[in-house]
Amino acid sequence: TRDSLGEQACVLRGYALPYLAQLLPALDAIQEAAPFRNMTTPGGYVMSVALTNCGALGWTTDRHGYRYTGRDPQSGRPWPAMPEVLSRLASEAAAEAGFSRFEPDACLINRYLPGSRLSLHQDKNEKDAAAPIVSVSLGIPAVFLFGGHERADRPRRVPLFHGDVAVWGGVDRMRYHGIMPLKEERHPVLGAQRINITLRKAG
Ligand code: MD3
Ligand code: FE
Repeated sequence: TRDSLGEQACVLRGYALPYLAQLLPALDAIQEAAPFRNMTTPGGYVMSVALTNCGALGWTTDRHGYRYTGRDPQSGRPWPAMPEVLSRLASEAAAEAGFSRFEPDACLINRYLPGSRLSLHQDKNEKDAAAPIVSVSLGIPAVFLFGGHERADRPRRVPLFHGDVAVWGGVDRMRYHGIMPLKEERHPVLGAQRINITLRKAG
C-alpha cells in the first residue's frame, strides 16, 4: 500500500521486504568494510545517529562542513561499492512513485539506537535537485517529521516501519524533515536499532 505525504512524496509500505534476503547480507559486508561512526557537525555537535556510506559518493560532516566525498575519511579508502540489490530497489521504488530512470550514485546509511534523533533539516548538498531521493527503513519503528518549506512550519508525524520505502522529489524535495528520538524497543531481525538507507544522485 501507498501513503501519500505530498504531491510528489509517498511511503510504499513494506516495499523493501522482498529484497531483504539479498540486502541484509550486503549491509553486513558494507559495515564490516566501513564501520558506523558518529560524525561531528560544523557546529561542533557529535551526531547521535551513526553513519556509513556505499557507492561512488558518501555524505560526511566535520568541523569544516557537510559534503560528499569519494573516500571514507576514516580509512582513506573508497566507500564500498553500491550493491546491485540497492540500485535495483531504488530505481524500482522510484519508478513506482512516478520518477523514471533513477540511478543513484550515493547511498548514506544511518544507524539509530534508542534515543538517537535527527533534528529538522533540508537536504541541499546534492547537485541534481531534479532527482528524487529514496529511503529504506529497517528495524525498530521511527516517527518521521515531514515539514514544510520553512523551518517554523509545523511538521506532520509519519510512522516508518521495517521494510517501508519513502520516495520524494519535485516540489517536495526541499521540505524540512527529521526523526523523533527513537523509543527503547527491539526488532526481531535487527535488534535494538533502526537502519535507514537513503539513495541519492549527489554528483
Ligand atoms: C521527505 N534521513 O539522511 S529519510 C537524511 O530516516 C535523513 O535517516 C532520515 O533525513 C532518516 O538526510 C529521513 C526520509 C526522508 C528524508 C528526506 C525527506 C523523507 C523526506 C525530504 C523531504 C521529504
Ligand atoms: Fe535529510
